Amino acid sequence: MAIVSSREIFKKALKEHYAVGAFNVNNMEIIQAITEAAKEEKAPLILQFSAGARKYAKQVYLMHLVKAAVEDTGLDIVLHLDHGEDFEICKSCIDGGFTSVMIDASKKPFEENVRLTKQVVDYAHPKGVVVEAELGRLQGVEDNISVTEKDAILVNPDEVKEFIDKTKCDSLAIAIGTSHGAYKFKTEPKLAFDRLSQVIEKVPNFPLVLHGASSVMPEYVKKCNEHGGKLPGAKGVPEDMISKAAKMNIAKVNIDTDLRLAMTSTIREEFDKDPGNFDPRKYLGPARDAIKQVVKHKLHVLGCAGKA
Ligand code: TD4
Ligand code: CA
Ligand code: ZN
Repeated sequence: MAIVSSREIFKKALKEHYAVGAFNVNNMEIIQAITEAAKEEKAPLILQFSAGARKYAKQVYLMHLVKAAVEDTGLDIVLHLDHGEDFEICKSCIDGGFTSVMIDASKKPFEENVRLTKQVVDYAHPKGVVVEAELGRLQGVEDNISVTEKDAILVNPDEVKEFIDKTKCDSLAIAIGTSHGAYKFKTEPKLAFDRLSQVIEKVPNFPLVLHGASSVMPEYVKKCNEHGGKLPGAKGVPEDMISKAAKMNIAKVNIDTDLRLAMTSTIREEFDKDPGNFDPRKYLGPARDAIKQVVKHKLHVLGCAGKA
């Protein structure tokens, strides 16, 4: 049991055609739910923190939560920075004991993305830390946009090999039509599986990462809306598409929104059931149980249950 690197975990995931779940942590209930689910399902696990999570909970609390989770569950856990936007935040996480960081410079021009990613890799690798980078923009791709517009958003397969060769990054997030949050598609959900296949042809043994992979589970959207929430038209990536991607060299799948929805809908339901409930344990407890059920389910969708 320890905080570990993702290197071997990704190798096994590629070889055996499944993906590892990377779940975002913001507080104690969330980390307990995720780690208990992974333990019960015997799944490899990546816990990730956004800049927003570090700001909300403070890095020192998050680090101790992770250490407590490792001690409590006996799991090996990868500790990852999600969407690091500059060298400084990556350095601070590497120095603070993270085993993996993402440098997200995909909005910048290609050469600048290469330069910044390489700078982070050069700092991370001697310390045994791995680096995720990104190509393309996380944005839904609607049917009515032009080929040129599509090319500007989705990963360009011709850039992938050069990018990896130049930066020596360890994994790569690729834009194939997903986006963050609860509103991913205005019309029918669609992923650019053709792009994914083209990327795999260029780099056949390289771990790829799928962001924005929540399915925005209809049962939790419904539960939210039934108890005073307002999430009209919320829509995510159907789980069969996630399973398909997981079998195709997507070695890491990021899920946050589905946990937020499970938590919030359950708290709403508890308040609705008993307006006299003012004991945080009596609504955060059920919320934690709901997150745990969602994570257990996702580990099966990804195919990583039983793979730890
Ligand atoms: O990278 N992520 C998680 C994004 C978390 C954002 O956190 P802040 O609000 O603190 O910025 C994902 O790719 C998750 O995708 P999802 O489909 O779950 O939204
Ligand atoms: Ca980005
Ligand atoms: Zn993301």
